Amino acid sequence: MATMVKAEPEPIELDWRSTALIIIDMQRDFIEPGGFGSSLGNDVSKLRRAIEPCQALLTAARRLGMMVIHTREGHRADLSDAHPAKVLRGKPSTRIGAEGPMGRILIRGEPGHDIIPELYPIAGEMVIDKPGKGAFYQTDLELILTTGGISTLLVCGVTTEVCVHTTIREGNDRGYRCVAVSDCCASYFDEFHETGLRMIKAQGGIFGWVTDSVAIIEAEQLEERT
Ligand code: TIU
Repeated sequence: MATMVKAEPEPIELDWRSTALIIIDMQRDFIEPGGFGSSLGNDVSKLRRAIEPCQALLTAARRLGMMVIHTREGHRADLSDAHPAKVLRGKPSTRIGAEGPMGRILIRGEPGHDIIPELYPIAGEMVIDKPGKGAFYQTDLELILTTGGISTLLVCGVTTEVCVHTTIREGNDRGYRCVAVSDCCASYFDEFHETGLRMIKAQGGIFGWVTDSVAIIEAEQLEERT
């Protein structure tokens, strides 16, 4: 059940039974116009490039029976779990909790907070609601991974240098082998995407590994044939 996958700075051996696919914050609030991403002044269309590769990898993970975890960044309606330091940034009309075209920005239960239809979770897949950028901060993710016998994380989603990076840093410090899936991640800034990935694999893989969906799916199909 273990197979080698092409990656940088070096190939990585993956056992699907101890590997989880984590899809970070593929929410309407970041990817569709009128949400948090656009309220920050970003061109949200840049994130769409990660959707198709994520769909392909998600299909492969479901076929393998890999643990799949989706995360959503967002807060309670009364903002009791949102630090003022996070909320009080920018114009009041575009802040977390403000009314927008997809409901209140980054608030749980609002249309904008939901995962995009293209990557919607199916029964049995976990959804982690997180108040921070990292998926480990103030969530039960670590407990779920420990209970599930997971040691390796394939990390996808948005944005590369913000929530994906923070999660990989948190996971790396907790002893997980973190693999960023380059084409399944995206940023509003091309240079941050590229540099963010370089930072992970530099210095012998200081935060982890970088691969792409094609390499993972190829490895999975090779394994099926053997
Ligand atoms: N703004 C930005 O690039 N990202 C976030 O605020 N959250 C996530 O990355 N999910």
